[in-house]
Amino acid sequence: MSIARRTLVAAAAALAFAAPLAAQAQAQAQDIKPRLIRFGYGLNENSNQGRAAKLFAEQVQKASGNKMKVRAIGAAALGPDTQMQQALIGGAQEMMVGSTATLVGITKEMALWDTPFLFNNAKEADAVLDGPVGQKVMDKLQEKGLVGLVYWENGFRNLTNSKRPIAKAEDLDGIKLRVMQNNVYLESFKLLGANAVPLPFSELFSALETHTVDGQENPYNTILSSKFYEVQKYVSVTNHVYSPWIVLASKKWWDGLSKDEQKVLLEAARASREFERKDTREEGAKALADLKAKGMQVNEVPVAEVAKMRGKLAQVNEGIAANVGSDLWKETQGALSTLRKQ
Ligand code: TK8
Repeated sequence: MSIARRTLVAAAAALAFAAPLAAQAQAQAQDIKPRLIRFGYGLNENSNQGRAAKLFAEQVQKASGNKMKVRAIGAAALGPDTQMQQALIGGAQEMMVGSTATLVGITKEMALWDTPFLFNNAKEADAVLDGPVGQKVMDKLQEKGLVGLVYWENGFRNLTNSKRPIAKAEDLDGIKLRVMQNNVYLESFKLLGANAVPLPFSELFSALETHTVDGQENPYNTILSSKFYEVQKYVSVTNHVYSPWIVLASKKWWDGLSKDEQKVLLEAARASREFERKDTREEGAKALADLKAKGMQVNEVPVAEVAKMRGKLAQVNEGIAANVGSDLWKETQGALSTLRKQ
């Protein structure tokens, strides 16, 4: 090769290296492109979950002076809860909100929140979730590649189905009931006599519509926002469990943020929690009347029958205590009895 030709080859090689470097330097210099955060969730935009996700996005954008931009993506467009959790762990998605119940396969301590009839009211739920027990359970996520920011309210769950009013456990006999992908729910509803089938939420409406399943259980808000009244006739009031949602970040991604960025996200998450709980409770208070107006038939399960259901589920509690560890179980019971004495 001639000298001239060799020089040319070397120059071309240098250019090939230099071009991407130059592009990188330019991007850094500009640095005006906001950091994009994909925040996935399962319900519709027009739901308590959607409204709170929107508020979170607005808060982040404002507090970061437009340097961070949250794209809230609903209706499970990024996949159901379990799929998004994996995307967060792998670093392919930044944030999400979903049920704690679908996280149990990753962090077994989350099963604490599946305990039937754990909380008597929302005040107890707030105190325990936002207190040391809630934080302890949340912190367990880190070793699995997730960062828990705050709990939102999904709410007390009630039964709906297309067959008959459920006034006692025996009425569940033979009812094909969709449950979340979670063993406590599966076992609990089997114990109560239902034919329990785990399904992702994103498949639920069509499973109800096509009668693949007869019923499901969710808070009034969700029954309303997901239009389950179009495919379900009966609502039976059991309040069998309080279900939290949890706002999550990918740990892989979170660890690469500056302290300031983390602070913006945490503060926005806390603001979204206050907004979401208030909004959910306001909507929940009217939702039953709205469901009636949509043509659903509502029945209260008598207190004595609820107590019988509770009795049948006692063995579930033992399993949960063993799974989450007896220290955590006892600490939770202790926190609740302190609250109940106040
Ligand atoms: C939404 C779900 C939903 C939950 C369920 O993605 O699956 O029934 O109650 O809120 O997490």
